[in-house]
Amino acid sequence: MITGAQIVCESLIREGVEVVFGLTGGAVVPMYDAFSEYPEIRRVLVRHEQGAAHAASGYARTMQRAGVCVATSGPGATNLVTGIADAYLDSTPLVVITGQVGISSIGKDTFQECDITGITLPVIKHNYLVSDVRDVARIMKEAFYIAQTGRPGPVLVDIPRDVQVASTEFSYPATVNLRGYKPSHEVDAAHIATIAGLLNRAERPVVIAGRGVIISRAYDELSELVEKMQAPVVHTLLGLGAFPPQHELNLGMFGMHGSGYANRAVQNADLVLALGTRLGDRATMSTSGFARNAVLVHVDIDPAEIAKNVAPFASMVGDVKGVLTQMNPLIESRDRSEWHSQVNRWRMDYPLSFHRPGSKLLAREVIRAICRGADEQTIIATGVGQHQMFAAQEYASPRRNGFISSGGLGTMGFELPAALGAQVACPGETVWVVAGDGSLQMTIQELATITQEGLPVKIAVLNNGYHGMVRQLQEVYCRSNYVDVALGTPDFVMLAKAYGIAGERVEREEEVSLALERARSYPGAYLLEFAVEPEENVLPMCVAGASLDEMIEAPVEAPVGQA
Ligand SMILES: Cc1ncc(C[n+]2csc(CCOP(=O)(O)OP(=O)(O)O)c2C)c(N)n1
Repeated sequence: MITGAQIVCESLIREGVEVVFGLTGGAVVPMYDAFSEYPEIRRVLVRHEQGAAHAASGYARTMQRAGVCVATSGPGATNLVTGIADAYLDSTPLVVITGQVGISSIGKDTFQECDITGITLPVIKHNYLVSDVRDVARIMKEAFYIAQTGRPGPVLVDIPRDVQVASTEFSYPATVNLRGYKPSHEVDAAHIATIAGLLNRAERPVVIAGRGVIISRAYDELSELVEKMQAPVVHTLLGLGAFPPQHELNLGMFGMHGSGYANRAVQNADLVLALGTRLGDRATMSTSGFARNAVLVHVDIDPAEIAKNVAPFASMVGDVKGVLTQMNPLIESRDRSEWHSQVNRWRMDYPLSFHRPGSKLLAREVIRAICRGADEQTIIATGVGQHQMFAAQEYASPRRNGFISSGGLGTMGFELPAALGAQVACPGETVWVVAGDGSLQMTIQELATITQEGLPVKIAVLNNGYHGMVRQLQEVYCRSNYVDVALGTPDFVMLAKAYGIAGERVEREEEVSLALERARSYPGAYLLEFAVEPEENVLPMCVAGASLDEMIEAPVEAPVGQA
């Protein structure tokens, strides 16, 4: 006979879990008591539960298996909600364990009671409120299964305190059989052949790599496909890392802040093959104008995504790797040099260029230097804002799956805890945090966790003194009427020092590369605060309602005046 809390620990071990990110509280005291008996499960004590969820996400995305986080009932659980929603929108597998008040106290507004299963319902793949200790093992097994199969996502297991302390016999189920959840999809061979025929006939094909390529680890299959087709590859924000940036067919990111050449390729293609992407609005912009000259073929594991945003000409529900494994033998190697030359002309004519409104250091310069210095052992985690888009545009890490960013929810404050989780997953690699001065301050308390865990994370804060992305929107849409975007920032180097982290401030272009090198070679965590141009814009930019080929590419001169 063992307790519910011990069953959770035994289940984690059977699922191969090595680390849990969490923060304690009254409703998880029995849980933490049990954790202490299982030293093989590393506990990372974060300073805010949002940090636990993002750290588990950073770990999960890097390890490509479920990350685990733990919080107490009430405020502990509600603090997780942003991280859960973030993981849900970005298809990140999480198993979230929360404590709950005792079963007989539920519904009485008991101290720190809150209905976390109700609250998270719209932003979670599945959740459970456990009412009987005999269900704990089965539910844990199901939680990991649901989180990690099909389209991955977060699953929450809410465990009342009395269930944690009650005892029962333990046996862990070998299999899962859920009547309503059968995530495998057989792909019909005849259908594959029809789609291969479309691909073979295309003159100007483009392949969109979404995060589904990374989740299904279809790297080699994607390379084989596009090399045979001689098709350029564009990425969604979360697809970055699916295809080597140095490859001549790689056009980087397309979309709202995609490059002029990537967006032109999509808009002039006669066939677009979208792999493992939900074709979200930041990627497609105006859906009626999206890829307007192309036959759209959409492959995704989630049937709900097909035709949700853009109606495809043909579609296939399935895992990208499985689909490409079947389809690649049917793809003809073709010479598409004319299309190639056209794409390369766009590359030459519309390069990613600097917007220099003043004489100060540019965020793009710093981020370009970080990205170009990335090797196979470098992971880049970003916050949300201009710095994120610069990093996405400049991303050049040869590491597969080396870009970690909050896409769907666009969660400022994601970067530091996500990087912390990635560094726990990959202790031997260099993890760079590309942070905004606004974004970093949303979860800056996790510097304490980084110090406590001795994690050698490298932090670059692009300090432009603004909520820069919103300032840019106000410049474009509101006649530069800047409202509540100026930040009276702290001294980040002193802040880092207060948390026990070394750092320095960099103001001049000629200091950048040596400072980056000092950070890289420093044995522990290191923070670089870059004092960058306050009013640098991220270009290209597609304004609301526009199509991908209607970009602002030159510096913004006249306000567009569209809301
Ligand atoms: C939690 C959260 N609150 C608000 C926003 C809206 N928002 C998007 S970008 C941004 C500004 C980001 O500023 P900063 O981190 O300094 O980065 P910069 O754009 O200057 O590079 C804001 C406020 C958001 N994405 N997330």
